[in-house]
This record gives sequence, structure tokens and C-alpha cells, in this order.
Amino acid sequence: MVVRPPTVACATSRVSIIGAGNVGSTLAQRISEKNMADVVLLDVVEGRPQGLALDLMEARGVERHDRLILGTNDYADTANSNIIVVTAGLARKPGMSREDLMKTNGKIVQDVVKQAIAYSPSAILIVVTNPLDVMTYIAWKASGLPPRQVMGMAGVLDSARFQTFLSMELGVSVADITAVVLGGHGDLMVPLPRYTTVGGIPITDLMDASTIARIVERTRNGGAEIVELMQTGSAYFAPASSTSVMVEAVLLNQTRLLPVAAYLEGEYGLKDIFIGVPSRLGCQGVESILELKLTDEELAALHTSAQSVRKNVDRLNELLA
Ligand code: TXD
Repeated sequence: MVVRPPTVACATSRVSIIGAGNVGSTLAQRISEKNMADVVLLDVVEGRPQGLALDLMEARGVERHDRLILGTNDYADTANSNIIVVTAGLARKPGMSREDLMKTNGKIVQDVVKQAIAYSPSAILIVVTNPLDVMTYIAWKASGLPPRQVMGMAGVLDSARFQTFLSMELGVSVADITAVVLGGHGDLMVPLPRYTTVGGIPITDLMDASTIARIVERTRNGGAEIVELMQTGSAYFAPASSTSVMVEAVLLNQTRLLPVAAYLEGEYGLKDIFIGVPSRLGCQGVESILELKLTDEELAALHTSAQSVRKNVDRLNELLA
């Protein structure tokens, strides 16, 4: 039998990941090994994305999938992507202030989004770079996309961490735990114990307030706890898994309800800001936002979180002007 290459190219979904670091390369592995889409891995460092892509390609026969993984430094290779994920950026170095980091990553995110969107003008944009809620806003502005096509990844990770710690405490499978976390990423998050359930039962009926407070605190510091242990480097397995769930929801039009940094236009009394809220994700991006009934205290915590994000967005706009 003579095996000939196909004469008609078949359309396959394509996800471009900008930034082939720890999160970007792990995400490329998740997407390709789950057979979700072909992946383009782009980085500013020459050779790195090409090497990683070749390594991932060489695993295909073992992992039994047929997705292509291309490593590149050229945005032309990302053309016609369904989804663009931005993980490009720097981690904070010794002597660098949070503000310096915000400015550096702000410039990087602006630049990479402009270049990527020029080749994929109708893509869905998922931002991962920190500080997350601020970078998502900057990315949206740079993209010129309708806001529902832009979202940031944080809430899926924060609630995964919350679920993990609850499962460890209660000795119940994580599969039976649903956690709800609102607000900005990191110190700013607003976990909602009233809406967090184990087999449908709110955790407020299963645990005392001080145990919940301890687990909430560990969730808030989830990223920092890993940095402390690793010393050099930060979390990337759970961040990549969390991003891959969002990619899958959009690519497969799953209409999943996931907590993502979404653009608010009056929901929760907030406007012109990206912040973590339960959102329905489908092929058009953030298709709608679920407005939960919050207590005065919960709403106040969300507004405090939003004020901090807004202050940083304003400051970054000044720094970039
Ligand atoms: O919950 C969340 N949103 C997060 C966010 C969870 C984990 C990580 N979080 C943030 O994602 C983290 O603070 C960083 O801002 C990004 C990426 O994290 P990662 O751990 O992957 O960082 P790396 O390994 O340093 O990778 C960053 C890559 C690296 O390969 C750089 O060469 C590349 O980004 N980079 C660029 N690529 C393209 N173009 C430009 N300009 C560029 N600058 C840096």
C-alpha cells in the first residue's frame, strides 16, 4: 500500500500559547495529550519553544495522539488561532518591587497581545500572567476585542486549591466538592463558604468557623506556600490544568460555569473591571455572568478586592503612558 499525504487539509482547532515557560509548556502538553487542538508554542527566547515542541511531538506515539505542536518565535505561525493564551512575563526578581513587575509584565502583555491578535483577529483570549486581574484588563485594551472574548485564569485555580484543602481535611473525594471563589487573585480572593458544598451540603454545616477560616487562609496563600517550598520558581501544574479546563470549555462549547476574571458591566455593582465571577464559558467566550446573592459582608469584600484591582490598573496606565 502506498501511503499518500492527504490532498485536502482538514481544519483542526488551534491554540496558541504565548510564553513557553513552565505554565505554557505544561499547558501545551495537557491540550495536545487530551487531543483538544493543535498547539503553537511561542516564546521570545530562540530555540526554547522549538525544543519543547519537538519533545512533545516525540511523545505522540507513546501518548497516542495526533495533535501537532509547533514551537516558534514568529507570530505568523500563530495565524488563525481559535484561542490565544498569554503566559508570557517575568517572575519577580530580588530587588524588584511589585510595581516594577507590574510595569514590565504590562509592557510584555500589551506587546504580545497586539502581535498575536493581528494574526488571529477573532480569537478568544485567555490571560494567565500576573498580576492577573490587572493584566487581563491591559490585554483586553490592547486586543480591541469585545470584552466577552477576553478572560483571565485565577478562579479555577483558587477554587481547585480550596477544594483540595477541604478534601484533605474532610477525607472526602475532591470530586464531590464544589468550591466558589470570587474576586481578584491571591490575597484579594473572596472564598464563599456558604456556596461551597460537599456532596451538595454547604461546608458551613460540616465544619466549624475556625476550621473554615484556616482553610480559607491556606487557599489565599496557595501560590506563596509553593514558592516558599520551591524557593526558585512557582506553581505550574495546577495553573496549567486550570487553564486547560477553560480552553476545553471554549473549544468544545461546553457552556460550563467556571469562575474566571470576566469584564463586569454593572454586575455585583461593578463596572469596567475584570474580576473573578462565576461565568458561563462557551465558544463565544464569557457568554454570561452569574450574579450570586451575596450578604453585605461578602459584597463588601468583593468591592474591596475590586478597588485594589482598579487602583493597580490606573497606576499601570500611568506607568505605561
Ligand atoms: O493563577 C494564575 N493566573 C497564575 C499566574 C498561576 C501561575 C503562574 N502565574 C503567572 O503566569 C506567573 O506569575 C507569570 O506571570 C506567568 C507565567 O508563569 P510561568 O511559571 O510559566 O513563568 P516562566 O516559566 O518564567 O515563563 C514565562 C515565559 C518565559 O519562557 C519567557 O521567556 C517568556 O514567558 N516571555 C516572553 N514570551 C514572548 N514574548 C515576550 N515578550 C516574553 N517575555 C517573556
